[in-house]
Amino acid sequence: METKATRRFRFGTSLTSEQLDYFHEHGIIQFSAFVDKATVADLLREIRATERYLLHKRIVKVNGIPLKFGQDVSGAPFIQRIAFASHYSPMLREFLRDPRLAVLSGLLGDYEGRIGENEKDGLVVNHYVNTPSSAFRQLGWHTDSPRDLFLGGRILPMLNVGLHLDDCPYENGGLRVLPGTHTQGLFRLLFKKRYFIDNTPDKKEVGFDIAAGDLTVHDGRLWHRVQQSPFQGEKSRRRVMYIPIITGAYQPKTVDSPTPFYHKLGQLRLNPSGTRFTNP
Ligand SMILES: O=C(O)CCC(=O)C(=O)O
Ligand SMILES: [Fe+2]
Repeated sequence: METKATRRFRFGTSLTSEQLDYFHEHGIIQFSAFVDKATVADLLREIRATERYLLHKRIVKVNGIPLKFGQDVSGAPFIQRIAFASHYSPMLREFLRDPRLAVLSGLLGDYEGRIGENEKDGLVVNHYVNTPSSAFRQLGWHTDSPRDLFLGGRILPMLNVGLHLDDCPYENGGLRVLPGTHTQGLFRLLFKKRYFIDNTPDKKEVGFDIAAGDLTVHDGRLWHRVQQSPFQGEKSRRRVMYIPIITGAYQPKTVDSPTPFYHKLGQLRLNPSGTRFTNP
């Protein structure tokens, strides 16, 4: 792969052998226009409604997972990471039932995958923007897998499916990955980089030209990060929904679920200056 991935696929009704080979080699695949622009607009409207509801109800944590608050370009409070978003929206819940998402679990090979609506962090909505009081502009290097270890389990195959809701050309930052690292051993998975703390670009990293409506699927073991946008304000806005496709025993979260350790780490990491963002 080059510095900027140029290969994009079209999603049909099933995965082609070319798509499967590409994914197995690189640990990530991009599908252009998985949903059309009207659907993107509908999803964004629904996410805003969900966000307003959560703010109004002063909900700060869902099933043990803290929501991440910041201030938008206008200065208004907003939520920069929503967990279990579909629990508050019939439309988002319906979206998770799209049979095409189930087809993607074919990327797991012999493993039986399922949409993790009630597990891990559920349907996640990330909202990045550069403003002086934004709490979320970038995300350091990590894989999505050791969360299983923190949760007391072993690492099982999983996919993270990202539905991108803003255009994000390579030059605007966004997702960066180290292709092929999904097949590394456990040692590299744990120690290749310092989890979430390291934001340094890697000479082998690859980025993407993303259009709103595109879908990326990455293997949970792939090293990846989010590069901060060089722009400020509106032009830096990047919203993406993540749907986990998981394997193994069903482990639903409930209101009584404890906050996992890595989320406490996350709080420290995202506010290195010691700035505290008060939950509305
Ligand atoms: O925002 C993204 O594209 C990546 C987010 C991510 O890696 C995560 O939430 O684990
Ligand atoms: Fe991730």
